[in-house]
Amino acid sequence: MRVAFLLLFVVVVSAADLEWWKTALIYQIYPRSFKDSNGDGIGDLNGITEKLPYLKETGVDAIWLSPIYLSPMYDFGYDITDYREIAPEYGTMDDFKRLLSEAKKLGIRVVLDYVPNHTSNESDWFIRSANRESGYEDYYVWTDGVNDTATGELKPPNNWVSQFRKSAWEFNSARGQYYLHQFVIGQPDLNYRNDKVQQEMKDVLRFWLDLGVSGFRVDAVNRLYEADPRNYGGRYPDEPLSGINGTVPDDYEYLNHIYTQDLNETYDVVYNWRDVLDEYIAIQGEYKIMMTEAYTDLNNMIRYYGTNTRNGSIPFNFSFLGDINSSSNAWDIKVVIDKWMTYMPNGKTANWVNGNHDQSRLASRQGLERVDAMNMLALILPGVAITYQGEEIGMTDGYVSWEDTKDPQACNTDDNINYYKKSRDPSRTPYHWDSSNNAGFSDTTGKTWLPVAENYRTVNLAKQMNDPKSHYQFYKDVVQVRRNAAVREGDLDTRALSEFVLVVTRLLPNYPGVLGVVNLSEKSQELDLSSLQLLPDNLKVVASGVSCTTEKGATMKKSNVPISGHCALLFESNGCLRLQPYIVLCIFLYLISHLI
Ligand SMILES: *[C@@H]1O[C@H](CO)[C@@H](O)[C@H](O)[C@H]1NC(C)=O
Ligand SMILES: *[C@@H]1O[C@H](CO)[C@@H](O)[C@H](O)[C@H]1NC(C)=O
Ligand SMILES: *[C@@H]1O[C@H](CO)[C@@H](O)[C@H](O)[C@H]1NC(C)=O
Ligand SMILES: *[C@@H]1O[C@H](CO)[C@@H](O)[C@H](O)[C@H]1NC(C)=O
Ligand SMILES: *[C@@H]1O[C@H](CO)[C@@H](O)[C@H](O)[C@H]1NC(C)=O
Ligand SMILES: *[C@@H]1O[C@H](CO)[C@@H](O)[C@H](O)[C@H]1NC(C)=O
Ligand SMILES: *[C@@H]1O[C@H](CO)[C@@H](O)[C@H](O)[C@H]1NC(C)=O
Ligand SMILES: CC(=O)N[C@H]1CO[C@H](CO)[C@@H](O)[C@@H]1O
Ligand SMILES: CC(=O)N[C@H]1CO[C@H](CO)[C@@H](O)[C@@H]1O
Ligand SMILES: [Ca+2]
Ligand SMILES: [Ca+2]
Repeated sequence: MRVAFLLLFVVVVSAADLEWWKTALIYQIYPRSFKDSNGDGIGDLNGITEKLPYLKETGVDAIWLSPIYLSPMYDFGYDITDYREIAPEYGTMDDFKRLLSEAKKLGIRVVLDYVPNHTSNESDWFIRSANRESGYEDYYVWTDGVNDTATGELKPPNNWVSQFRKSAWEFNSARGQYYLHQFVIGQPDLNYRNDKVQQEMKDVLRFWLDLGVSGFRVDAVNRLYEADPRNYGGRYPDEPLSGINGTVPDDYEYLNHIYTQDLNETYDVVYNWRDVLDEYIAIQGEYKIMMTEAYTDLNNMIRYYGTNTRNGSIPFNFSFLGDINSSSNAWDIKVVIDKWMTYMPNGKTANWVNGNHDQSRLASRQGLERVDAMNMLALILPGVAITYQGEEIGMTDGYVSWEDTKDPQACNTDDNINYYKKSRDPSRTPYHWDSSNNAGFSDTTGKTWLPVAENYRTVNLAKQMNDPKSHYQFYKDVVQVRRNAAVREGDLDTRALSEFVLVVTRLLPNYPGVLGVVNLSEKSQELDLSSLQLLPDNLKVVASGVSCTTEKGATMKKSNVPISGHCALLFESNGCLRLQPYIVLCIFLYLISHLI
């Protein structure tokens, strides 16, 4: 009997380790701006370790760290010199191992950023390749320039433009050829048509998996391949013009990127990486997550999920970023949610992303009054939820002057008036821990790497922790409810009851249902939810946003739900679906879910 119980226990535990990712709440940390432990004005690994208890208390399942590797920081870590070394300004390998083991103790998994499209131009591979060292000649995308017959000058091989403006080709005098960089000059693109490169990059995955990380977020994956010159008479073909009004040849948007994005070869590489990760599921008894970043259209996005014969990844859905704004109404938001759920292949895992280090912060982009609503939606929809650091407290973009600007995407505009339209620095300013000097981010007496946003005295974590009516408390309450079986496994129903009212229900037989209601306008109203037939009659408020007048703990009938302007309310049903045959189990589970 005891053995049987033990066996059952083992089965339950290992099932949890294999399923954890399907409903994971993943918190994105931008290490440079999270917490500085040694007063140099730059966030670091020990700073993250110090704050792990906070993340535990908040209820996150995993942290995803933006790149922590050795890098000259032309693109703040997305230009990697050595995939197996830690940037000294962030700490040492021992610091990383300590972070990992402390996180493990707290039950927080660690996911790393994997940047496969390019290395830094300071990488050993690149230097060897530039020198045509045997074995390394074809590690990067090299080609000859063209002679301008009019001027006699050597020009880049074609019209391709970098994401960060200007030619995507840079001449290397050691080699006498141009190399491709889809991002900054210091980020030469690796050549995925070289099997050795493919092998090297798999070994990088193994290196970190051996240390015990729980998976990877894959950067810029749709840029892995460019058109094969063998199919175009030995040349890289020019890209056609996009025809977008107001763009100039130096702008990325000037071209239609048919030869540098979303090539069909990309997907097999992703499936091959997935196979490497799958090897470790058996070895380490834990599922290893892979999430791919690709700003691309639906059809391409879906292919990342895998095929009938190959396992794939979870493609990041940026539709909350790209397709919803501060004037989107309830209908618009419903359409965006339903679109993803409709096209996602059956049995796959969805994901919801409200922000990252490349975009204006949620509170600035969507408006402060929508922070609770958008956080709640990401947390109660099916699948993986990603929170970018600061979203849980409604941090807004910081002001960064031209003089203080660090982002290459902004510096490359060469425009001290309009640079801010391109700058990603405002969403990278340091985290607001409290109202002390530098928002508690750093005790440096000099400058922090980016200035702290001015509103930190009013918007900070310490203040919100002490305030029962705050974005943070609401977020935390919703995270608690996220653990309910109905949110993990229940059916999804989204309804726009009017232009301004969005209702999301998650219902699972024999368990309390969960209902999120959002009022996007500023006026209050009473709502009749009787049309939601499956929803039990009695509702209890389990999380109440900062604009709500109905408080946590209030109970009401579904026929009469008061909801004030800009309010996001989360309910649990007092009672289960299909009561009769399961009433005992249901009440038991309900009590359990409320007692622990
Ligand atoms: C370009 O001109 C240089 C010298 O003028 C010459 O050596 C080279 O072969 C030319 N390259 C091509 C591709 O015509
Ligand atoms: C790398 O590129 C940067 C420009 O982004 C340049 O300043 C630097 O000298 C290059 N370093 C090497 C080793 O080529
Ligand atoms: C492009 O912009 C110019 C100036 O802003 C405007 O006159 C023209 O109508 C626009 N063309 C199109 C096709 O939108
Ligand atoms: C890429 O793959 C898609 C889907 O399999 C196919 O329809 C398309 O023709 C392929 N494109 C090229 C250029 O081979
Ligand atoms: C896909 O991954 C699962 C584990 O999550 C494994 O059982 C299965 O064999 C894999 N399928 C393929 C085709 O590799
Ligand atoms: C905001 O998003 C809605 C759809 O959600 C769209 O109709 C509208 O044009 C967008 N507004 C702006 C300013 O982008
Ligand atoms: C939403 O809030 C607005 C503004 O306060 C109010 O006019 C409207 O009646 C509310 N809607 C509902 C359904 O409560
Ligand atoms: C969201 C994200 O990770 N964006 C990154 C995409 O890749 C480029 C180049 O590596 C980075 O600059 C972005 O920050
Ligand atoms: C399927 C889907 O929603 N794709 C969206 C992903 O994000 C990009 C950029 O934000 C949107 O343009 C796509 O529509
Ligand atoms: Ca530091
Ligand atoms: Ca590439």
